[in-house]
Amino acid sequence: MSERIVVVGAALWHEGRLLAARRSAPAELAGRWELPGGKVEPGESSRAAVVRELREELGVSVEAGERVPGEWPLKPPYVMQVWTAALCPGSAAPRPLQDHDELRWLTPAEIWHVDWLDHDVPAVEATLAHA
Ligand code: 9L3
Ligand code: MG
Repeated sequence: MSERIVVVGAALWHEGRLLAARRSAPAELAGRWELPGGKVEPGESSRAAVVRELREELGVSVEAGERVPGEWPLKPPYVMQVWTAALCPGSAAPRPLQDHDELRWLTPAEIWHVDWLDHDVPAVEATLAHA
């Protein structure tokens, strides 16, 4: 059996800034920053998962754009893929509803000022290269 579960992360850009979210759970990840997102459900497309996860976690309405080339291993059986995303017109502003306790919109100069999860560092680098 080669079970492989995709976790999608969103590169949500708005007015030239990238959204970073600080995890509050689980304990071993708390305090570290990530591209928000989560596990793709069985039968769900990655793009649909991006839209669902950001609605659930941040209360926003987003449109998923392009996939950032690459795939990054997480704790097996998870692998992470990143999709660009944009707020839909009329979306609420993001707010931490679950799993996060702080959000920041980072300018390109500020991107490395937060303590990203180890696993997110190469994904954020690829996101910047793709932007
Ligand atoms: N994960 C790592 N970086 C990310 C995301 C969205 C998720 N940018 C890891 C944390 C968990 C697993 O993937 O171990 C599942 O994520 P979630 O469903 O707890 O958000
Ligand atoms: Mg999540």
